[in-house]
Amino acid sequence: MNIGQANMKLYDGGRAPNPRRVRIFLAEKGISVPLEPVDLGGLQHKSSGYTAVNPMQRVPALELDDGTVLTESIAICRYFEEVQPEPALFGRGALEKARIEMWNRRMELHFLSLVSHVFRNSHPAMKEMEKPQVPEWAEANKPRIADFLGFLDRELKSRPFVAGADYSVADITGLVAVDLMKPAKLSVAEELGSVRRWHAEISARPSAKA
Ligand SMILES: N[C@@H](CCC(=O)N[C@@H](CS)C(=O)NCC(=O)O)C(=O)O
Repeated sequence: MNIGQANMKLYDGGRAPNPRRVRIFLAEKGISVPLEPVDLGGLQHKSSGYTAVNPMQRVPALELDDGTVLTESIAICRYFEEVQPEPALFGRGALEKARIEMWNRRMELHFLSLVSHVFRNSHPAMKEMEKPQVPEWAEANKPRIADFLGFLDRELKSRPFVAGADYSVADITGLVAVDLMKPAKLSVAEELGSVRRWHAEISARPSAKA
């Protein structure tokens, strides 16, 4: 799909969860954007070149034809939603849009961020990026993640997707959070059948490979 931005590029971070959110979103929309890889392991995002793109030294970042740079995964996704509204991943109408916003925030603030704290504060590969690593903070987040997943499991008993009958950006945030659990050495408990069913379904979508 051509969205009228010939030189647009997306600064990407490989397996990192936030750039992946944007890649999955684009795959669902059928939009292709040239990727500019940023080597997080090699701390390329701290280089002066990338700092000039995003002074916050984080990925993803989207650069438009006129040099405008957008950061924050959800802001980037919202840009694409406006440029190409279908399929609607932020919902339609006042109530659905608000519900998806509510769920996306819940998935970010009470799930993805917490898994990220565990990963960043416990994994040896994150030593250079998370300074100082605080193992106690990793431990403190584990029961909170388990509580949230229990809550999510009860919610998902009555509907196929996180925010309702349709797949949305809240599912994308949830997918990358569950997938980040593996390197964080966490797992979804066996008895959380609804979370497991939901995760299996959204993982089977072609976009999940993005
Ligand atoms: N709130 C930002 C978070 C961006 C972010 O933290 N990205 C991670 C990769 S998933 C990163 O660039 N980390 C580099 C670092 O921590 O030094 C978003 O939603 O895009």
